[in-house]
Amino acid sequence: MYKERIRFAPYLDRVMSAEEAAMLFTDGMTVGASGFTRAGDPKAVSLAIAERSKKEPLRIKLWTGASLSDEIDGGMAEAGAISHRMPFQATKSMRNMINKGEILFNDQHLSISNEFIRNGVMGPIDIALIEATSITEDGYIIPTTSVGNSPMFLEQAQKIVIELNMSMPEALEGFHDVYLPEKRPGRTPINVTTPMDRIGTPYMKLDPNKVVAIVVTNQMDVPSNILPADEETKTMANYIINFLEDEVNKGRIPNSLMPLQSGVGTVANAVLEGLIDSPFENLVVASEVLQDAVFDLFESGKVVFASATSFTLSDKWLDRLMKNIESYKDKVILRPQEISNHPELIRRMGIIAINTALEADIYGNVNSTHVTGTHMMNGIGGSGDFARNSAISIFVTKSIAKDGKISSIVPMVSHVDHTEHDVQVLVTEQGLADLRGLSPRERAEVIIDKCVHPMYKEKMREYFQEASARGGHTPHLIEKALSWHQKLNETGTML
Ligand code: 0RQ
Repeated sequence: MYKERIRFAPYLDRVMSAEEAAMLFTDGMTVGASGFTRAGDPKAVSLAIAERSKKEPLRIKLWTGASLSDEIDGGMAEAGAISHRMPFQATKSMRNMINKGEILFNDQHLSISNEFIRNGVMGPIDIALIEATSITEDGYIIPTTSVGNSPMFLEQAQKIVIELNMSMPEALEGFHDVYLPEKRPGRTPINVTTPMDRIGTPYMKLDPNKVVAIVVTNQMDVPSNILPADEETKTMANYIINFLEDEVNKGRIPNSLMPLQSGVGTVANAVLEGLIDSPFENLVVASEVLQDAVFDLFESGKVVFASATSFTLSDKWLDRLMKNIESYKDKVILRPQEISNHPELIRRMGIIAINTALEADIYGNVNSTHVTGTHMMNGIGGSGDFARNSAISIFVTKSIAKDGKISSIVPMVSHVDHTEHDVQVLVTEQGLADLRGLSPRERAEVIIDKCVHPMYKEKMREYFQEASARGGHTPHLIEKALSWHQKLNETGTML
């Protein structure tokens, strides 16, 4: 069966087991692997590398598109197989090792990795380890459920190991649009003006002489574990719908809105799902990840087209989509993340970006990554690519976390991913703060009024009044600005 999917005969004698392929990796190597938010990750060789590193010194620098599944990122981390990780992860055990300093993590804007790799900023890639649906007559790769950084890894790596995944439907061929910008200087404009535009190839090019192993696998992606919408996320979705309706009524955007981006995770998915009950029609999505909500919106007829760099789906949708993939062929494009997240295209298309904050402060600065300023959660991912360049940049967060022990709105964020300049609208289940055009003092008034939980409102007003009395363009009590976090660390609650 697999021979039919390898349409380039010279590869046939390079087929081997995952264990044999794992022997090609040596201690200290840099590996560029496919995979973006657990979609399209190499499933067999990575685990075989993990097994080897339990028995012998073998630690690699692992670069990917974004997070791999818990089984792979977690399995490799726990086996001690990873010394460095870039640019995004979302696995508990890996996160713990990063926070202990045992894995050195480079948290990077997801659109930028390719530029660094192209320019050799981070050093060479020894092996590209890439999952494939099929191999073309020229030896090129048809990707699986994500594109990510794989085209660049293939271009730059000295050797290539391919995992041919037989569980991926062959009909995935034709979904991808692979295009890489030229090296600078002299780069030409990226000719995408709508999410529907195709400018590249349906395959990822490579030099067949670099291919040293092909491993045949048969395991579908691990489904995501996002939680269903709850009352609070539904409330946030309603605030956003009302806000967007108002933008439509004021003639700023059409009733089909602008292309939509939504971040990873439970909150972002639930908020997008809320659009099912909205008055908007003919929506298009230009995101990096397509979560369940996008396919619910397709089914309800609200969304007519979506482009991204990966599918990241729960049980509910993964199986269903793979069985009916053909029916989405004219509705979905998967691109390299350098393109899905490209600032040039985000600004040109006027994307409405909805991303999630861990915490935000009274002036609108957002922390999406560091718990109490020090401990990495997942990474900035693509949120910065979109927030900085979008037409409307919305951040959502529940106003409290951990049963109210934490206020997600704080006097000063303990780490900044998105500055006040990149955060236009802040939404909690308490309300929506439209920060556009406001000065810092005005922003603080509206954020305290609309977004802070009643448990913390009075305390926050006191902070702001005392700080304002002391003066400044962005008033703060420097000695108290992080006192809420300090209290949390010392007593387990900000209350
Ligand atoms: O803890 O896991 O122990 O229950 O953080 O929070 O509310 O479930 O939200 O799943 O949507 O994740 C920002 C992490 C939110 C995610 C973040 C605790 C809370 C819970 C998760 P538990 P929720 P979500 C494009 C966009 C950055 C990357 C990005 C993220 C856990 O959205 O990683 O946006 N974003 N990429 O209890 C301490 C606080 C907290 C807190 C919540 N203030 N302090 N803990 N929590 N607020 C996609 C890609 O880039 C690939």
